[in-house]
Amino acid sequence: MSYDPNNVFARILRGEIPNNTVYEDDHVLAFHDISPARPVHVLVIPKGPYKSLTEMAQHGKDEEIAALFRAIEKVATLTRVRDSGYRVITNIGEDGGQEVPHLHFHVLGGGPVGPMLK
Ligand code: DGP
Repeated sequence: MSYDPNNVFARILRGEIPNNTVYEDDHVLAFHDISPARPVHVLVIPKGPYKSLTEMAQHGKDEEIAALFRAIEKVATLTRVRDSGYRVITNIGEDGGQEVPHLHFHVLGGGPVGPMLK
């Protein structure tokens, strides 16, 4: 498992870069994307050092994985998109178009997201 501790989300978790927090608990931080693709565009990340879904699935504790899954639904509720619908995406690796090497789920909504992928 190779994790770059200087990636931008690791720096956000350490408080070195500010963020606009939507939700936080012991295992998860959720904050607004810096360049939103939709009216609601929140990133939900684990606090643990996992590069992608692959690495968290292999090395994460069940408690951390459950917290992340539940946090996505909490973010949908807090941003008021839960009932109208929303999209959740995680990009993995080079072919997946992942830019930041710390696992993150995009929560997109606030209007029809259409055929876009991200
Ligand atoms: P991805 O391509 O899936 O790795 O998406 C990375 C997302 O991270 C992209 O939508 C922009 C967002 N992002 C990058 N840097 C920052 C930052 O410093 N703050 C915030 N809030 N979002 C960032």
